[in-house]
Amino acid sequence: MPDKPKPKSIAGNLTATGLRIGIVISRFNSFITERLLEGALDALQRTGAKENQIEIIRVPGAFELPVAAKKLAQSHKPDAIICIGCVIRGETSHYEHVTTEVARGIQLAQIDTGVPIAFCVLTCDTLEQAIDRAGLKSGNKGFDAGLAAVEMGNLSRQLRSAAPKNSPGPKRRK
Ligand code: INI
Repeated sequence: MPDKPKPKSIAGNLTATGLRIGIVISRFNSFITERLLEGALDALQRTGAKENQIEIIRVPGAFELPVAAKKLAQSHKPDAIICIGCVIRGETSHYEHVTTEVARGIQLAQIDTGVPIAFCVLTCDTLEQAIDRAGLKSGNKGFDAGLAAVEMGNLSRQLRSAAPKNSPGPKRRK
């Protein structure tokens, strides 16, 4: 039997040393978003980030996250961004509009700029669900987003600097 091929594998590591991370956080539902921020900062500090590597930008609500994240990505060129928000379902369809546009806007911002953006926007039916995800029963989604930002920031750096010269790249079907 011939040896199985071992394709080269690339992944970002979980070391924040030298990375610059931007955090965009919404003030709406700040009772929740400030706890998510604590989780994100905890992840960044545990992976080695110092205060001067982190920049925090505050916006009124989740709806404003995408434009602020995009401007931050374009102007400051951080290695990664974390967007923090919390949308809780109300009695009208406002929730649907905000959640759809925020998710779409953040995805567009990261694709347009090439700066990875960790999506830490809770979209919950109840306040209790949000509390559970901001440090109670279901952990702290801010912490998870912090780790994702570090991994993706490192991956981006690697992909930028390690593009092999004269590499044939993966084989494509004709
Ligand atoms: N913004 C939130 O971040 N969470 C919400 O739950 C929310 N609700 O339910 O209305 C919310 N609305 C404000 C919105 O994000 C904008 O700030 C506002 O519409 C001004 O553009």
